[in-house]
Amino acid sequence: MPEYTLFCAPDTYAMSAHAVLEEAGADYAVRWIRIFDEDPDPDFLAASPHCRTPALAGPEGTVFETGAVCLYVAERHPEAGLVIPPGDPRRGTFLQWFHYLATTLQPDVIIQYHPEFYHGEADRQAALRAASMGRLKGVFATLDNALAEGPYFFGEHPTVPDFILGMQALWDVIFPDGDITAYPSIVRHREMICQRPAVQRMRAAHAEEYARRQA
Ligand SMILES: N[C@@H](CCC(=O)N[C@@H](CS)C(=O)NCC(=O)O)C(=O)O
Repeated sequence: MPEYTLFCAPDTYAMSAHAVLEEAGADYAVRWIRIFDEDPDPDFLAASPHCRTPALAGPEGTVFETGAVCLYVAERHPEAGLVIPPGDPRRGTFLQWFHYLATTLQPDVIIQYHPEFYHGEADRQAALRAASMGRLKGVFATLDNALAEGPYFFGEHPTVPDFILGMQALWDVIFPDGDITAYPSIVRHREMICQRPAVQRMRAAHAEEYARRQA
């Protein structure tokens, strides 16, 4: 039996966790689930109380939240070098970007997809999306600046925040006018991370599952 089971839906935040599992060389299986399902997979519900992907079942129990799953796996596989560890002078910066992606970037990304979570009326939803996009512009400018030296947050080798940002950057709709090119360092970052064999394997699996659902 594999060491981990990843509860996963195609083209979601689960891509980051999936990429980290691949990059770490972990022994895992994917359990494909459907989000917004009125009758959720009971194992998924047990692992993820809001039925959001990703969630992980591992040898020590379950973990949900993208950042937590990614960091948990990365710390259990230190040989992959996906974490800036305590004691390293770059640790504070690592924690900064890790939490920035979860608490500053992600809420506005979710608003771009699901303003209806926050307002029932269409005109209010449009206003919310527009205001949120204004905030995203500042966030992307900050990230673009952080990646100027790059290509990754910490130079030539990607760490957990790179997988969390890189997989969200695949969603053009989160950029102003759907155009990532205003942020050249994020463009380069996305290109670099998408060239990694681990990310290519993950994306192929998601594309296959996506196609299966369309058939
Ligand atoms: N904060 C959560 C958000 C995850 C999330 O919103 N996942 C989406 C897919 S991208 C989902 O499962 N949505 C279903 C729902 O909100 O019910 C995390 O980072 O894991």
